[in-house]
Amino acid sequence: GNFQLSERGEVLKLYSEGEAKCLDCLMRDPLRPFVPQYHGIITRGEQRYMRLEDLLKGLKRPVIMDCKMGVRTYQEEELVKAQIKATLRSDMYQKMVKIDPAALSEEEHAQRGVTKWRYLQWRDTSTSTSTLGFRIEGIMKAYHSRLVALNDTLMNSQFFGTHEVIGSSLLFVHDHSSSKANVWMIDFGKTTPVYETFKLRHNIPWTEGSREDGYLIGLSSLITSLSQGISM
Ligand code: 4IP
Ligand code: MN
Repeated sequence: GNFQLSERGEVLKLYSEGEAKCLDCLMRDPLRPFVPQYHGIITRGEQRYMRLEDLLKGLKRPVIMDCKMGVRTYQEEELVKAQIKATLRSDMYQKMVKIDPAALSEEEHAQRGVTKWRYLQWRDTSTSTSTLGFRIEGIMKAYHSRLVALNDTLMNSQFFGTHEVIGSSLLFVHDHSSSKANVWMIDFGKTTPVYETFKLRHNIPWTEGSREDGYLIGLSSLITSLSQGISM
């Protein structure tokens, strides 16, 4: 898979240039206390990995929840690729057929394939992603004050103001034995910088070309949902 455990209680995640750049920036940003600590690159055999803090270290019975943030989970280039030269994915077609065959057009059934953009957009619109700006990929157990603190820190972060954050998650970690709980921002593989003069607001809907991700729409839905008690 994409991960390995190292001897020093670190997690090794398969290297990607974009994500490593994000992690480098984040170590010098006010968001640093909200992300796994990054210790640089290591080579194991043929593969390069990023050395990341193990967020579950020391926890005996951890319960985790992964919330994928934002009103879309595909990058704008995915839409452009689908329009210019459509590569059909039969694995993604199969996943759609299993869940909702009626969502597919006659043409898509005949091709037995869909573009990655089509699949990801269907996932976004058939879950709370496009309406609430987040979806739960793991399980529920969460911490209001940490989310409010994160929201305030995002407002003051140079990194956040200048990056389009796509497909990133909030990881909720709760340990039954110690009653410790925390929330972390993870997964920056599809987080990309915007031009320096240009700032993203993160709290308005996306239109093509705007690069907006709706991250703060998701965070405020999440904070409201948790304070009201939500079932999903
Ligand atoms: C997955 O769909 C996720 O969207 C992955 O995104 C994406 O990886 C996969 O694309 C796609 O199949 P499901 O979760 O519905 O299975 P993420 O890594 O953000 O979870 P990418 O490559 O976009 O990171 P492929 O092309 O890797 O299969
Ligand atoms: Mn990914």
